[in-house]
Amino acid sequence: MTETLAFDRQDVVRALDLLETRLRWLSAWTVHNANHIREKRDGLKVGGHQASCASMTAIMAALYFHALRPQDKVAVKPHAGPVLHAIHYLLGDQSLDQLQRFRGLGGAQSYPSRTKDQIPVDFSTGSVGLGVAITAFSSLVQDYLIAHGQLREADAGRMIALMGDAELDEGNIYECLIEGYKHDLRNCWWVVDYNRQSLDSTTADRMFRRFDDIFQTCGWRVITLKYGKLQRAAFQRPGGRTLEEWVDNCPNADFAALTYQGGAAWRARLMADIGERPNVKALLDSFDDEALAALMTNLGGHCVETLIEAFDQADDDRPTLFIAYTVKGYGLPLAGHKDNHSGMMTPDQIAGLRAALGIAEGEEWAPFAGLGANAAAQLKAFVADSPLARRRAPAEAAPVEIPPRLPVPQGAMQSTQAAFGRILLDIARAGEPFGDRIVTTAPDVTQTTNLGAFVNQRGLFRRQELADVFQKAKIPSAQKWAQHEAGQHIELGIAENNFFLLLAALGLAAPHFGSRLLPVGTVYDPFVSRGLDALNYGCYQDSRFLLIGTPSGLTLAGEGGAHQSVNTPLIAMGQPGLAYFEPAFADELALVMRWAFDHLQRPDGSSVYLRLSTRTIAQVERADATWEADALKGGYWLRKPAKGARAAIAFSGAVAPEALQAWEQMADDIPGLGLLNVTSPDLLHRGWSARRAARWTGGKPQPCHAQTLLADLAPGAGLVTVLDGSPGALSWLGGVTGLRVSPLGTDRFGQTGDLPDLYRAYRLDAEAIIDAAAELFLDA
Ligand SMILES: Cc1ncc(C[n+]2csc(CCOP(=O)(O)OP(=O)(O)O)c2C)c(N)n1
Ligand SMILES: [Mg+2]
Repeated sequence: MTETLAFDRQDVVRALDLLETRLRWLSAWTVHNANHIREKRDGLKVGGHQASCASMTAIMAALYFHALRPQDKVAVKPHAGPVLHAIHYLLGDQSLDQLQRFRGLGGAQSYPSRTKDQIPVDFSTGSVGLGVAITAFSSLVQDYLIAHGQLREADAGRMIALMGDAELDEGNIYECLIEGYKHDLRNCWWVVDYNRQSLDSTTADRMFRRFDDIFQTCGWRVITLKYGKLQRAAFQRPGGRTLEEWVDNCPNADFAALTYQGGAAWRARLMADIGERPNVKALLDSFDDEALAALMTNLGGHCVETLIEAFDQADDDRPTLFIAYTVKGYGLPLAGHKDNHSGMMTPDQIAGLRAALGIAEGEEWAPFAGLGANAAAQLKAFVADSPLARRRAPAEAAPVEIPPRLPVPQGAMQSTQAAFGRILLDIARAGEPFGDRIVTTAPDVTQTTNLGAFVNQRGLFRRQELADVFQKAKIPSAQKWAQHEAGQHIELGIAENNFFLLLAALGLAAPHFGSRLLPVGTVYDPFVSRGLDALNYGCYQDSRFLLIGTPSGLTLAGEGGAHQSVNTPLIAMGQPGLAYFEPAFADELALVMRWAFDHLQRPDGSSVYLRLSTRTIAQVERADATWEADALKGGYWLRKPAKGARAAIAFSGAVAPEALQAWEQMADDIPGLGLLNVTSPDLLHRGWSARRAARWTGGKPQPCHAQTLLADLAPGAGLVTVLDGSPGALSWLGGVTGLRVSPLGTDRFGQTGDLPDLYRAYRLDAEAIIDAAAELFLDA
């Protein structure tokens, strides 16, 4: 990068040192302002993490103003959010107003947010670990786009995570390392702010050096930045080797406590431990207390020269872990204290820091306060000349045109899971451009979720070609497993967290790389829970994908309770950014999938989740297509109720045969009995809530779809709701128009059995529906 600047190396180091102090000051002041200056109405602590920020300011100065290239993308450790805002404030694209409203409504967010912050945020962060691992998957997505001719190799960026050392305790990090190795990960940097403090206290010494082994085993280069330049110079002097050894063996907690206590404590301890050894006293005496404290905390992660050397050194595409030793709260009175995670400087302490940095009272927000006019002008020029200032958002991704209809699989008896596979196969064979944008993935369940046919057509993605050994040897197999650059399926190991992180990364291809992908991921429905935080994480940053949970519910009869999902309908209804459908029939599925491919591209769209089943059921005859519009709004009448009808059955998904059978048996006795097929409990519920809120949110209250559907039923009519999942997903329907509800569904763990036995035991069969209806009438 230095070629593009008119600054020589020493100028760069000086400028980065100055920027480090700016970032340390502005981040601390932003948190201080929110907590001590801005008016408070609720008496609650606003919060913020001055110590976590100060730990990273040199790393971020060196990265953002030196090493980062315009095409690189960064996930910033959540608690360093204020530093990222300060960087953009110096660049001129963050407003003072936003900083002053940090953690307030409409202000800069506590933790970097792609959707809520007004500065460019590449990855949202907050749930530690996930922001780190997603960078590896984004790098894989980048490789996928390059291989498919949608991005130039020359435009490949590094996907960088700036992480806290406690994030190394998250299991998802290691799951991701394994997957990364399998996929030949490249262009990925993780920079660890190795302050050896987590939230509660100092971290275990025993992991020292273990991380190197783990990462190296997985193909990463590990660069450790332990000592700063001052330390390295001191270690060269007489007595220095002894001092270095002492530093290397100092337990984390002791190092942190001495840092907090300062120069005199350092001296006393060093003298007690190694003062008798040759030349040590003279070495220590050559520093006054302040200088000794500065020396002892001059760790690699606080030395911009060390940092830029390390970053410059990693100039190829190997995945690289930088372990940058730091002090939590560096340069602040909180430095090293084990309780400093949420610690905050007092007004006196911040005034002391301000004075020490030469910033006049009232000038706290001035970006370059406390510098002479010349220095300020030079620093401004340096910032303006950084590659970051030349960064442009990628062009908006062109929409992918979806055919007006997807082919409906034929057959009188079908399951939604098999129909899903068939629809994808037809798309793969049709050869329309939209099929080229589909990329599928599964955590080792490709075949058992019916993705296999698509994969047979389109192949597995891999940068280095890998032949299918079985096919070559002419061993019969239904599944082709050849891997090559043009493949459109990314096969993952059995770690659902990785699966959801890959989906999240694929679903961000449009905003990240200016190229729209249509990601389709399949997972056994019960194991949605296994990756739930990663799913939430993807939705939180508005990633767009189609998630297929299949098989689901008791319909997976023989597999038993561990494989029968119960609560996924409620999970899905409660998940923002995810629209949930549970189609019953193949034609509904084709309709909803087409809608999904469109919906996930819309600015006001979302990801979509389809809960499917392997249960083969009789398909229904359609007289016309009038049901379709209602099905896409969340439900339609399979048997329309008569006006003033006193009862109806509402069902979702695979229990359609039981609902139909019950309807047929009761229709003679209950005149005008309705049968409602709820294709999306989620959409119906959202519509209902929105209708209720409309008067207060500026909209015009219009009847919601659930209200319209239920309008013909008599006041106080009975409604039996039934689905193969938590009954709460449908029971709320009664509240829409004041109906009396008898909710059926599963609210206990399942077990093995055949389906008739299980549906009887769990009260999902026609008899249970009839009994539930009778009970409503008895109760009337
Ligand atoms: C999944 C998750 N669990 C818990 C937390 C609460 N939490 C926030 S930061 C943190 C540890 C911070 O330590 P580290 O990553 O080392 O960052 P530092 O502040 O020391 O730089 C914890 C437990 C969280 N944000 N996410
Ligand atoms: Mg830490």
